[in-house]
Amino acid sequence: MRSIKGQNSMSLNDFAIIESTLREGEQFVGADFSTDDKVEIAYALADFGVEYIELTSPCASPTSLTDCRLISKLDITSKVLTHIRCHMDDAKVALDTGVDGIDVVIGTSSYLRDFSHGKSIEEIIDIAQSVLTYIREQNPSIELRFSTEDSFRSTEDDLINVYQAVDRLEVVNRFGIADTVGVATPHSVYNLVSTLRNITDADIEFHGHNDTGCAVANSHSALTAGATHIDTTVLGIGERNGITSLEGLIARLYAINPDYIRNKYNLHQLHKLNQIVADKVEIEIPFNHYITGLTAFTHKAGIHAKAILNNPETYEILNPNDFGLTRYISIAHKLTGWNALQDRASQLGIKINPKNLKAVTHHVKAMADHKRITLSDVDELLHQWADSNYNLGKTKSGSKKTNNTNRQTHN
Ligand code: HCA
Ligand code: CU
Repeated sequence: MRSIKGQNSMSLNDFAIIESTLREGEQFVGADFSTDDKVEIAYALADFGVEYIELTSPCASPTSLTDCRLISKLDITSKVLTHIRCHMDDAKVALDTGVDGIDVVIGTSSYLRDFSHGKSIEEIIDIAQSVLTYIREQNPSIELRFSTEDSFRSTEDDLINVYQAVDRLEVVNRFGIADTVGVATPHSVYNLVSTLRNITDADIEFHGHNDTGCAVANSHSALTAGATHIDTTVLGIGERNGITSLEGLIARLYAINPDYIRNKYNLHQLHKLNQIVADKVEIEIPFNHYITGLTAFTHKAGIHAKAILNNPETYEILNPNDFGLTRYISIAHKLTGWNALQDRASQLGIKINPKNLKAVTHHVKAMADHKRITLSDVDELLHQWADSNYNLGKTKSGSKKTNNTNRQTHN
């Protein structure tokens, strides 16, 4: 029944992304996607090359149902999934949408059993058996996933009971583990995925929230323990502060095997994809976001700038060119260095002799100690200290230094 077997520790070099911007991402407070928005995002995700696109439950609203049908019919390479509660009514509607796969979820922690759906573990197993078997009977080829919500606040015994009971049915392709509240650590994720890996040879999906900042690291840890699928959203949007961001996961895995990631995904599309989603949910791409944030490839201190100019790998684990982006060396500040100013002078087509280069560097630093300076301030100084100006200055006033000191007084 299973189309894909688990990959064990091969996962880092053989995994799939379940991109949930159109499901978990729709649960972000700023998201209110129209049908056109969803179609545009689905195309952009497919252009980037994600393996799966997960959609909001067709039971959520009338348009969620029609959008599910519509997006399932798009001519895209990504498989389309929808996400439902472990409920027969939801299963019937989902089966009728034409999706490639159905992600079924039910809460197993005492919080959700007592305060959400109110079912015992035995009842959960019963309902999972009937819903999952029904889906499989109705559609032998649909990709079927079963996940426990709030896995990390469920007891291990309960989880094992539920997963084993479902595994015995041999109807699901994939099991999911969800860190619903962002409580997990790389260590606890590794342990739980390893436990599940020993129970089943089905694929394993990890879904991790970022409340405590571990989502990317947890996803990486899941892969090292044998998970095969990771849930992401663009910019990490989702409930509260969201889940593993697509960009964070890509950055993490690129750092391990750049060639694999370069070949697997259309990395040049990432920034455009981020901008599309950021615009629709009315946020800026955070300045420090992985890969696409404004400062992701900006270098500042003189020592860094010097080394970067000699060899970018000294301070970059990610090559901006692979993402269609460029690095930026910030030079207008007190931490600047003469190597960076030399480079800027070359960009401007200016020649400055070594002695003056050191002198103008001192001048920039001294000036920046007193006020906020800009690149045009630096450019102006470089022009003033250029060899040709230097000669001119000499004939006029006899000394460039005098010229420069005068300027400093003006400032
Ligand atoms: C939700 C909860 C969920 C489900 C994850 C999953 C979570 O339905 O909003 O199906 O794997 O974080 O537990 O997103
Ligand atoms: Cu979630």
